[in-house]
Amino acid sequence: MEADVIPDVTLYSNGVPIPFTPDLFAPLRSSAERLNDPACLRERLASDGYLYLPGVLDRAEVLRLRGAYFSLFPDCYLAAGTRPEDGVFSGTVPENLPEYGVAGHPAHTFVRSKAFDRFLSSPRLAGLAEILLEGPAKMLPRRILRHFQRDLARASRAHVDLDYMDAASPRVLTTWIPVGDCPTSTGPLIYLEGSHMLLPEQYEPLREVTDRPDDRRPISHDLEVTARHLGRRWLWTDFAAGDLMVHLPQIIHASLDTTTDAMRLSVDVRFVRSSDTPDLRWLQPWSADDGA
Ligand SMILES: O=C(O)CCC(=O)C(=O)O
Repeated sequence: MEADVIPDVTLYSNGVPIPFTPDLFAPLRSSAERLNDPACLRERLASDGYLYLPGVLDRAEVLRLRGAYFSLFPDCYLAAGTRPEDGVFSGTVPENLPEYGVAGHPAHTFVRSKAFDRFLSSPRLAGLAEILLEGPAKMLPRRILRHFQRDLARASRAHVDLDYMDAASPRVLTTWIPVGDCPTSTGPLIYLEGSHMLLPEQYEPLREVTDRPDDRRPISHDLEVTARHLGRRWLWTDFAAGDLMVHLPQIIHASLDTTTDAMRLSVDVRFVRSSDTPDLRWLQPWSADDGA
C-alpha cells in the first residue's frame, strides 16, 4: 500500500516541529521488487541516493535481535506484561544505568556480542554490498546501535555520512536497519529527496541554523528550514521489522523524535570495497564516547 501523509499531524525532530504535509513530505520508493536485478539496484541507488527494501530481512530474526538487546536491561525498564522483543518503555529509567552507549551500558555490550555479530553476518547484507559496490566488500567494525525512547526529544540531525567519514575513500555505503517496527511516530530515518546531487556549498548556509554551534558536522536540527531552503521534500515511510535501507554517503538524512511507548532501535552499518582504504576511526567497535 502506498504511504500517504496524514493531515493535521505535526512531527518533531530534536523537539522542533515540522508539519506532516505534502509540500514537506513524500513517500520513499520501494525497490524490493527489483532485488534480483543488480543493474537496476545500482541505477536506482545512483539516481535516488537510496534503496528502500521493505521485507528483505527475516522479520522473526530482527525481532529476536530486538528481544536480545532489551533483555539486557533491568525488568523495571520495560512495561509490565510486555516481552523484551516488544521493547515497550515503562516510563522508568533504571537507577545507575550508565550513560547511553558507553562501557557498562547494554548498547556498548550488545555491539560486542555474538548475537549482534551473527545477525550482521547475514549473507543478504554482504551480498547486497558487493552488488552495489561492484566487487568484494567489507563491513566496517564500527557498527552503531541507536536507541531512543519517548520524551527525550532527541533524534539525528540533518547530515550527510561523508562529513563523519571524511578521512578515506568516499565510496562508502550505509545500510540502516530498523530493529523493530518504526512508523513516523517511533522516530524513523527520513531522506531529503535528491539531495545526494547537491553541492555542499548549497547546504553550507544551513549550518548556521543549529543547536550545536560547536559541531560543524550536522547540517541543521531544523528539518522544515532544511527542506524549504533546499526546495526538497523529506522522503518517509512507516518502517517494519525486516525492512532495510541502503544509502549513499552524500544524501542528506535525519530522524524524527520517538513519541511512542515502543522504543526506537536501529543499527547502521557501513561497507567499503575491500581494496579501498577505510577511515581508520571506523575500525574499532562503536562506543558512544569514541568521538568519531
Ligand atoms: O538512526 C539514525 O537516527 C541515524 C542513522 C544514520 O544517520 C545513518 O545510518 O547514516
